[in-house]
Amino acid sequence: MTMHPIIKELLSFCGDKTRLIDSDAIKSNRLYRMVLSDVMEPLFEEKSTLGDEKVSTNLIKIGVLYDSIYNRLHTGQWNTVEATDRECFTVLSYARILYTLLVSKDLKQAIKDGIYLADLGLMLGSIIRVDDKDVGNDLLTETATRLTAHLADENIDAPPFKRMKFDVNLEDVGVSEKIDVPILDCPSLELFGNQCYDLKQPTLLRGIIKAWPAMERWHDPNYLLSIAGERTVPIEFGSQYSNDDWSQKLMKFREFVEQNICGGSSSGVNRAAYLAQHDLFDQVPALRRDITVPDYIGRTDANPRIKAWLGPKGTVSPLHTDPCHNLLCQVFGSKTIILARPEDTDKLYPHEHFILSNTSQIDARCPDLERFPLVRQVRFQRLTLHRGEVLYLPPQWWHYVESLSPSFSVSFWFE
Ligand SMILES: O=C(O)CCC(=O)C(=O)O
Repeated sequence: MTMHPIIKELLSFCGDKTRLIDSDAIKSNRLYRMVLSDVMEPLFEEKSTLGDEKVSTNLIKIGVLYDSIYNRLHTGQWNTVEATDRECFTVLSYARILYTLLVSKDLKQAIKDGIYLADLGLMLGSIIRVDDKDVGNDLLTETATRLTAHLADENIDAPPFKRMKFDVNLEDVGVSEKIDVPILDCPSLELFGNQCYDLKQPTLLRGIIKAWPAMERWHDPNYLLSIAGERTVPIEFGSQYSNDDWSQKLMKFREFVEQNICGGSSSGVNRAAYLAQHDLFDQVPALRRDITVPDYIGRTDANPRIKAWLGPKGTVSPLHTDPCHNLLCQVFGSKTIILARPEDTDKLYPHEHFILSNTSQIDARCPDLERFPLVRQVRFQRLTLHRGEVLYLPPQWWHYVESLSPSFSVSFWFE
């Protein structure tokens, strides 16, 4: 069987095969070690010995082990999942991508299937670094990035996708309204340290993300789709994550944007779809290059967790707390935010179940004062976060966030 140049390219950056099949985790499980060496070793041979029959047998071996680990990864609680299962799932995803390309009669479809398998592997598997020093990404991120570039080549002659627009006001920075937190214009590192971080004082920061390329690029859906349209992402559906109507679904980024943001189908209704708290920038490094970590973070933390929040008008994150500092950066659209102090926690009726113990039972917009009478004693603080503005949120502060238009925010959680 002849190897398509894309397969050779994907094999070229993964490094020595022994890293994939001889890691401590894989060696600790005889079945995993046996299957992975059976399917991976022939791909690395100078003159491939892979005949049609061997390819079919190997595809079956990959499929059976892949399905059985996939089922185990979906059983029980995530923190009890074995690291060995996750690592094997990553290598199997990679193997499955290579074999899918090997047997494909339709290259474009095989590339799309490969991108999907890489995304699933990134969500469920573990990070495997590659040997090549020029490749900054891990194995599956690099695989998905290369396949996305090949898909663009395959699409070059296809009719263009319909052009789309987000319905957002790009001129609404700094409109006059009551803001209950201090405002600082591009403070120095020292001022931020003294007035915000050390005092744990929520503060609206202006002027600090204006040079991000994202500010010019992301309000154009066609730009986002050209980079991430084919990628699979987790989307939340429902009025808010603490309600019974809430669920999560994997979707292509393109479908999510077309059906839920540009199509406007969920604007203002209680089934808003939300790409919430997702590690989009690890998954799609090309988008990561459009933002920079604000300098304030580097004073205390070299590795902030960066999350994407993209959705239509009407997404709601119910009143909740997080354990770390946060810079919530508004790239486009606006959000209404209601804050309450950590000291008011026992007046905000956190859910009793441990999974939701950081989330209040009250609806911060219009609390039911008969059911939750202590809420009367809470002095809420309100603000609207506009395009280009950043909210500094100290740890354990309660925050409720609702989008007033299609909106894209980036949060940096840091120590
Ligand atoms: O923007 C949102 O919907 C919520 C943001 C948030 O809760 C956070 O950044 O911690």
